[in-house]
Amino acid sequence: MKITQARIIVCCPGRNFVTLKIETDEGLTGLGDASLNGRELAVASYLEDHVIPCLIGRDPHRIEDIWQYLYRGAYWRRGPVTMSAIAAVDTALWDIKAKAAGLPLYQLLGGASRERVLVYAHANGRDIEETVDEVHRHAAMGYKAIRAQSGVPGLNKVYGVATDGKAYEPATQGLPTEQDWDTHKYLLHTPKLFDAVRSAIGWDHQLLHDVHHRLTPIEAARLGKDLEPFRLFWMEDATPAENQDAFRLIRQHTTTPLAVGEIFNTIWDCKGLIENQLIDFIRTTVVHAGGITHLRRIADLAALYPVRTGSHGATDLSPVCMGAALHFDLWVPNFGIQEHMPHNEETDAVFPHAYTYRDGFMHPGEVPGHGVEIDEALAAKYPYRRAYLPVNRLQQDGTLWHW
Ligand code: CS2
Ligand code: MG
Repeated sequence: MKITQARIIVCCPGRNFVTLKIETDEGLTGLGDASLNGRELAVASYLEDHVIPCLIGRDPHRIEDIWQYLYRGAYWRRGPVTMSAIAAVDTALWDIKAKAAGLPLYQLLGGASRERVLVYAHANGRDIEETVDEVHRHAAMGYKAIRAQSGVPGLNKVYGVATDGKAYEPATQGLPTEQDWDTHKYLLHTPKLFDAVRSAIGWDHQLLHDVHHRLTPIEAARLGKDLEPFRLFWMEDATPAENQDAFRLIRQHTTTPLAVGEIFNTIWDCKGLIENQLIDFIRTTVVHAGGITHLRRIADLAALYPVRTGSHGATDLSPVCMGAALHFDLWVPNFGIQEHMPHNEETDAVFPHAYTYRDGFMHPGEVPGHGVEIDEALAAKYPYRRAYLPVNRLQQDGTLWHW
């Protein structure tokens, strides 16, 4: 079999997605997600201008060789743009190989290690009361695990909170919006949030929280200790993780489980965190960490330690990534949990898929491949619209802070 063509499809059914479609001389096609929130066209260009010319004529079955060719052969290694591009090729090739075998992708990875995939939902509100209502609403939808994020008194726009009644979407069209931040107000507020949520929902649901990179290690240690009475499933992105050693300090002070990694793009970003058991969950994803091929390597390293997977699954990762992730999740022995933010109706129509949600769990389906396709005619009706993630400034003096 030979790759005859590879095309980039950029669409915006409510938000931007970048999809790679690889075609072969035997009529099989494969899809890969190449979406990188706020930098979509960089990945599209990397694929279009630098990767695709090297793919034409190659045997799509040689997934590993192509992965190594694109990683080692680029000379300039790692980074979110490069690794999202490699991920898209890798995912599309696994899709083709599974279709050629007539098998759902998880069967090629080693078969199912579980019957279904535990997922967690996003509950958010402008204040504690609204957030508690949203936690109840998601519990009523069957979710066993729910992330809670709320507005912080005294702060105008805060991460993770939907505005004007729509589903939460951090990217906004036009230039980056500016949000404000005050760690002291956040640290005072968040334990109150989880006291209220736990009191309202009881102990039968797992609760999660995303700090979103905003604390120093000692502040994260403080928050972890303050949240211990509420038994969180995880506290995510407690502090920026370029300095993997920073988690050592958090670990010394709290038993609240730690998750990190949605912005990691290779095993090198998390090797120290995993080997030193500084985290409990690794959040790396199919689309941003080099595809199925590299994500398996990260999961295998984590499996040597008590570190489980907890892949990122926000709506800025396309249904193609969600589908591939669920096949990975069904197979991976050290599975933890999968993030599930349902896409909007337009997106689901553009990306018909076999995966399903039921009563707090998901399943990738049994169709050959990863089970996600793209309706190109419909996608063409939603042209790209430049959008950015926000930037964040300290409320006290305008210092540019972590978003
Ligand atoms: C968040 C994301 O889902 C999460 O855990 O960190 O909403 C993240 O902010 C976006 O995916 C960024 O594009
Ligand atoms: Mg996150």
